[in-house]
Amino acid sequence: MSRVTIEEYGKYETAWCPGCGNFNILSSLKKALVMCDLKPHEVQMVSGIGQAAKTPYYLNVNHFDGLHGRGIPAALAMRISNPNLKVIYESGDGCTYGEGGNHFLACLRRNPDITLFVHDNMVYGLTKGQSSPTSGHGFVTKAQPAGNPSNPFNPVALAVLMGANFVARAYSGKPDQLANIMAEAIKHKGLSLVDILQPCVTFNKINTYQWFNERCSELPADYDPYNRETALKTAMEFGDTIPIGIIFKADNPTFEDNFSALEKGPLCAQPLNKENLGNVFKEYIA
Ligand SMILES: Cc1ncc(C[n+]2csc(CCOP(=O)(O)OP(=O)(O)O)c2C)c(N)n1
Repeated sequence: MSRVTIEEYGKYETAWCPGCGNFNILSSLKKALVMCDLKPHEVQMVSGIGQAAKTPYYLNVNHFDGLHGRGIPAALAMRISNPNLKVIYESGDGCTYGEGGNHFLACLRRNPDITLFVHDNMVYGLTKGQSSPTSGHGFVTKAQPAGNPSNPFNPVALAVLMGANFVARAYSGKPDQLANIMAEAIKHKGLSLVDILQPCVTFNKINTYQWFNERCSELPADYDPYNRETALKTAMEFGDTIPIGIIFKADNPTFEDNFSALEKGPLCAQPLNKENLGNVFKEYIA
């Protein structure tokens, strides 16, 4: 019997457009948190700026809203400060792979035990429709009337290559599968990335529900996520068919396992040396 009910995560009015993929992502997240038997006070969410980044506003959880693209370092700091909290970062493709691209890369290299849920609508929604790092080549926007000249970034392939411990691609149009993947991602030790494909009904008229429905196809039942070579090939498939599911899993050591400052326990439980702290501040006061 679960210690928690979905009602404990609350119900709020949102600022999203009717039909937005964010609604299913929010309800799947609530289901996943219940599946993981997590109480709201045990969850620490971190986001950035954007429509996707508003998701934690609509949940009863601890929440820190970082600057645009700057949520991941805050999530890592929270994780190493207090391992009793389940740290979940949630934001958009622009925030995570564009403005936050460098932090995303550093996080992949470190493999900390945090979960990244990225709403990938292949466009900048909040700022009204500029191309994002995952927008297709040639994607026409008001800012790029001749079409996006850049090639799309593939976060899933990169995460497999860099050795995140859990990598998945999901689709907001399949909410039950999404909830299961989110729960698995939260439970898996090490860095988990779930890139969640999501239509933006207002600013992306190319990658629509129909477009995704025609392409998204579930991985076969006998798919082995522990095979990195197959995982990389699967992650690179993004065309007429887009494989959906848990693409890669590993059980490699995490950042926390190798971070010497944690040898004496979590930072929040270590005594504060006021003299050392005073000396640090003195350097800035002069
Ligand atoms: C450093 C910085 N650059 C740009 C902006 C403007 N800005 C705010 S949200 C946003 C785009 C958000 O897109 P995405 O992260 O994909 O989320 P969505 O709104 O599509 O869910 C931009 C460019 C900002 N606030 N800060």
